[in-house]
Amino acid sequence: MSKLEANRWFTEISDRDGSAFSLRINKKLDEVQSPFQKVEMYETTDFGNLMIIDGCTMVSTRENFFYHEMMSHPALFAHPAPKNVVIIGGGDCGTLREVLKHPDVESVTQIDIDEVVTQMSLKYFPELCASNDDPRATVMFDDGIKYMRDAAASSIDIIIVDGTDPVGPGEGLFNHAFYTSCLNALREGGILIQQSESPLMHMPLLKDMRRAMKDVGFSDLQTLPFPQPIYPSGIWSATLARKGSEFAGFREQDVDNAEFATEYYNSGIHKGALATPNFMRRAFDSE
Ligand code: SPD
Repeated sequence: MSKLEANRWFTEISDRDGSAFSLRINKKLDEVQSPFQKVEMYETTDFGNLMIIDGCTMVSTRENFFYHEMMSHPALFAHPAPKNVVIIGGGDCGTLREVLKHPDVESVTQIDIDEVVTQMSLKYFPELCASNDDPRATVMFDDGIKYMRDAAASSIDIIIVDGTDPVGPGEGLFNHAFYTSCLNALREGGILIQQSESPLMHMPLLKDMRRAMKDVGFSDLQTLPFPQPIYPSGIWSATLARKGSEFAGFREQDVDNAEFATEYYNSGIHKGALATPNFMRRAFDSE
């Protein structure tokens, strides 16, 4: 490939996985080094706009729906009546938009450490920020770990951890101390859901996460796999964990009767995601 040709591609080299993924680009739109991370924006030829953080793909216009819908609807429909939701991270506001589709949710507080991510999203993914002015939404820029540590006990129904990979600012979102804060802040029956990387490539990390969640007292863990074309290996996951509760399963009828549109999520997808693939089940059996 000539140098000129090579410049037309953005490539995420995933050293830890021995793999790389490329998208063809028309041009670079922006680059900002925030106090926390480097945020880049590209216009691609086929995937719309693309956000990169510290060299890793985060969001593209074309396929972010897989991630944002699976980070929100399974947890919200697995809770009998979620009213108060907190999102840690989520600065592009895609998860926030999905949560606010649920009419019975009364408040959603989003805490991302990096305002630059939201500024970029407002500019290059305005559709993801379409609900930021919803009166139920509070968008804050602060340390999510500290926010959870200081949160009032038994005050939240759902905590969604929509962070980056467990390096840099995202690192402290994957340990016992953080999960203890989450457990304390959740009401009985509350649900924690966290992006849990690729079940194919990052199983040791996923097992550590699940172990830590169980250690602090979460139960009924479910790791839901879903396609994510631009992330390493193309398969990603969200892990859901409950604080106590008799309620199991999800409100299937409410999913079927929901009066809002989704691109990927429906009751069949939810059921399918609960059918843990054998390679994952074997890994979890030895926990
Ligand atoms: N390897 C990328 C993992 C990023 C997960 N978070 C993406 C944020 C989208 N809201």
